[in-house]
Amino acid sequence: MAKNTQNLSSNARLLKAKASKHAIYGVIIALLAIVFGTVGVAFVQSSTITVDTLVAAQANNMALWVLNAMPFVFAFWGQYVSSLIAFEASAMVVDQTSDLRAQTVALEAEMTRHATHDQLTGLPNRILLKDRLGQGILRAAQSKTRLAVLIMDIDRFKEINEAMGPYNGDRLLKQVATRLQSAAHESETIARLGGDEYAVVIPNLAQPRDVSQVVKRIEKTLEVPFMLEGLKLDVRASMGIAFYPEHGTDADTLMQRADVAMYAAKRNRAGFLVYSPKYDEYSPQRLTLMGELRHAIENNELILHYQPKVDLKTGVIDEVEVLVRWNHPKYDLMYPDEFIPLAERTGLIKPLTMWVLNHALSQCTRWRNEGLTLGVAVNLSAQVLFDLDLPDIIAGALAAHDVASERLILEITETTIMVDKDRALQILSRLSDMGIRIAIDDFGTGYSSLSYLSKMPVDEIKIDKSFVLDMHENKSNAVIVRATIELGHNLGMSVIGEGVEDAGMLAQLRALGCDAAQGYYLTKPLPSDEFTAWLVTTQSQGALKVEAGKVQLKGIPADTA
Ligand code: G
Ligand code: G
Ligand code: MN
Repeated sequence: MAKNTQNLSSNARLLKAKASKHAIYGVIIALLAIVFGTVGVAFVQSSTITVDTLVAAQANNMALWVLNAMPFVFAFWGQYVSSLIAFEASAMVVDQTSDLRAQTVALEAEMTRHATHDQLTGLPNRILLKDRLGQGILRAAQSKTRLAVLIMDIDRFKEINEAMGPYNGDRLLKQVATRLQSAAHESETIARLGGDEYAVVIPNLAQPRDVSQVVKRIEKTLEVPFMLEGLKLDVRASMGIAFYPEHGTDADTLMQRADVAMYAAKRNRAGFLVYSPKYDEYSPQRLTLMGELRHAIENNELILHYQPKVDLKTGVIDEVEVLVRWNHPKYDLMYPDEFIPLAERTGLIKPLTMWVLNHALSQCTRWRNEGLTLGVAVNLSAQVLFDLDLPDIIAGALAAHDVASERLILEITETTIMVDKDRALQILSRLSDMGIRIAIDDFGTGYSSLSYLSKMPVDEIKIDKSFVLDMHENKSNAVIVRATIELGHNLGMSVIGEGVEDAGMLAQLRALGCDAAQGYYLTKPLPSDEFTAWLVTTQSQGALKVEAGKVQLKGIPADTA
């Protein structure tokens, strides 16, 4: 800015100097004309050139008088013109400077607009929204009022964008912005957060439920089909809402929770949902984890741990439970409680279970080749159990790995069976007919009626570890364990106690007539190689016997009364 002005004024000075120079030339030419003129006139009048004849020429010739005036004319004119040029130039400088200044101001305004507004729709962007939200929170805190953040995401926008092309996608985003703007009240800030996500900050809500009026307004404005390339497009959106002060007292928390509610609304096709902690599993971080899990299954990031079950009458270990873990590249080893529920909700549980089943069966074959006869118990979720193709898929897997069906046990929780008893019966019967054994997992935690159990082709009941773990202290749990063992036996099933952590628990279960035990007392679940190493060390310590592929825990038969 300052540099430009300087440049322009020095240019004006240059112009002025140029004009002055030409005026000086004029003066010199005029002076020369006087000299030559006077000499000429003197020569013509008296044929000689002396001081007298020159003075006489000057005194008598009127043309020379005019000529004499010329240097003054040139000097004056030169001064005049150069001043004029200088004046014009500085006027130009002033003009251009103010032009430049106006341009700079516009440019700066444009830059702040870029930083605070979305270019496509002209709406405030995430940065400005957060700023306004922060101010809104301060005002709400002062006036002790309620404020809502609403985050809206267009349903199936990706599909629309792919089908109609990004140009039309952009047009739709603009049209949505326009409609939102017209639907909003003056006090509400509308923003585009990026992609197909918009946000509205709604101040001064008397009650949380007043927000539904805003939601209705938005839904109404989207109801009219959008026109794109002559096509009528029905556009729906999912909305998530978080309130100040109920769900957060700072902008980041409120935005994050509104986002979580929005994802939950999308998953549940609920239209809109107000945040609740129970939706946290829908948070984008969790969804990222889902994407990573898909990748993990394909890239063998999952690993299997094996935990033995011991027969309490013979000491024989001929079965291991298969428990999946996720060797996540960023986090520590992840346990199934962290990702199985997610896999169940996204349909990933099926490929995951297939991965587990195939790897467990191939491990089973490997052990057999090493001379160890071990069956594998695989856990099944409801979604997998109720798949009518399951028996065929399992038959295929058994054949592919050349494993006898008696070597496979399927662990299914009580609650899973209760989801659909008839269908469970149908599928479990087919599996059982194939020779596969069925175990009821976590027995006692499902509060289910026992009568249905007798109809199911169940081979084994696994008493939940919560009962076994505090049998010592908790008399009623001891009663439950005893009753379960009796019930199981009456129904012709074998009963296994989980969560056996010490010799005392093992002895107590055996005394109660329990058929088998599983727990840390034997070993924690271990990777296959560590499991084999455990067998070798335990055997070298004299606690195990491995003969003709049969693994036997010593001491158990001897203690049996
Ligand atoms: O050791 P642990 O934290 O692994 O097991 C926790 C729970 O995860 C257990 O109740 C078990 O039933 C479940 N689980 C472990 N592996 C699998 C699996 O491969 N599929 C399913 N559906 N559940 C599993
Ligand atoms: O529900 P299911 O039976 O599939 O779960 C087995 C779970 O129990 C696994 O998470 C396993 O790590 C855990 N587990 C196995 N043995 C013991 C034990 O002795 N004590 C405790 N607390 N947990 C155990
Ligand atoms: Mn289990």
